[in-house]
Amino acid sequence: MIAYVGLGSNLGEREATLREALTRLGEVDGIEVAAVSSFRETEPVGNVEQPRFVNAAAELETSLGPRELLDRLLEVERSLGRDRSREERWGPRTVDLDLLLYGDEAIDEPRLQVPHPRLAERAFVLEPLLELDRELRLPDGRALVDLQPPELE
Ligand code: GSY
Repeated sequence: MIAYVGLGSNLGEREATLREALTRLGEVDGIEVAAVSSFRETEPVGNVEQPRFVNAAAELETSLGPRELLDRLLEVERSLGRDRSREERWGPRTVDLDLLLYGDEAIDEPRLQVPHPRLAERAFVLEPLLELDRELRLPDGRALVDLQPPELE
């Protein structure tokens, strides 16, 4: 299965942390990092009183199911020092690994929503995804290239 993950960091050595996250993801049984977008520095969205982010996206080839993949993403976050229980919802973070797309599956569960619910609103997610594949579509058939995040209007 092809899955897409969004990566973000706005604390510490942001790029090095994202590169290490990708290395650790690639070491997980059942995950191959097939492609990585460029890294881009972005203005914080939501709570603007925080440092600038570095964002990217990665295409994964995986034999894991979506929930298992989510667990592995959270483990890599924790291994890099992220403690979700101690941070504000829209606050700074050392590393954020969001499962954005999992094949053409739509999942709406308390712990996992795929496509990521805010994917269409965020240029820092859409732009790296489109860099990886301009043909990407949401499970409902909408082309990502046709989504216009409010930040870009
Ligand atoms: O949703 C991920 C964390 N986050 C980000 C982010 O990754 N990039 C930018 N530019 N702004 C953000 N605001 C939040 S919260």
